[in-house]
Amino acid sequence: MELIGMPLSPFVKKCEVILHEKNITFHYRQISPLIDQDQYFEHSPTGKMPILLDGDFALPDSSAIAVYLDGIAPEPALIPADPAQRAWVIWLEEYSDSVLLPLSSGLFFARFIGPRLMGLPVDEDGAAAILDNVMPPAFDYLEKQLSAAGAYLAPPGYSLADIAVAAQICMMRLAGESIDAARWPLLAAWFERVCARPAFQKCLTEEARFFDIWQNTDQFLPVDGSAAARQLGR
Ligand SMILES: N[C@@H](CCC(=O)N[C@@H](CS)C(=O)NCC(=O)O)C(=O)O
Repeated sequence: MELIGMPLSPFVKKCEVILHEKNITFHYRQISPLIDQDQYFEHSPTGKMPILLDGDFALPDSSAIAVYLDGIAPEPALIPADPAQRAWVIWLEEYSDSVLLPLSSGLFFARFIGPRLMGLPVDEDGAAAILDNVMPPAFDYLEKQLSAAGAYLAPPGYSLADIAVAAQICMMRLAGESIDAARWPLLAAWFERVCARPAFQKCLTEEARFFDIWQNTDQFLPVDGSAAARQLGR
């Protein structure tokens, strides 16, 4: 099996964690947005990562990949069988992918992607707006989920919901922010608990290694930053 994607992406990390949780051996084809797009446009009309290759089967989209992996490697189950529990896990994954994404990738764009890949200035006003307006209601909601569900976000236990949400918060942390434990104590403790899992530890080691190369070498830099910006439509 092969995973194509950038180790900093929360969607790629979601799949990477699942592969490790299920002890599936895979080859990791690490790429960067803006310079390696042919590699994923070949397999997806959206041109977005991740892509999973399993023999001749090329599957885009982290949510579809999560369903596939849970089907072919049922242990440990990361999507519950009970209909209500299953639906709730899928809802929290969707909440993470749509509501937390502007928080994590918005911060990372303002502080890293824009300056590093597109020649834009660091956008601290943009980051402050995200921290003031997007983070508090999202973290309040997650805190409420944990106060109802316990150690993990959704019953019956650790699931795709935890993986998807934690993967987004990893990117927020990479952008220099942490969870305020005085304001969101359950969420802060949950994040530590999830990140301590061996599957997450493997991904975080890889994240740090890749981030170092991405920041300090030109290996993943687009040749022309302004052309790259036009490609992203910014
Ligand atoms: N719904 C998709 C979203 C994937 C996505 O947005 N990937 C971003 C990286 S975090 C991407 O490929 N961006 C590159 C681009 O837009 O050119 C999934 O779950 O896989």
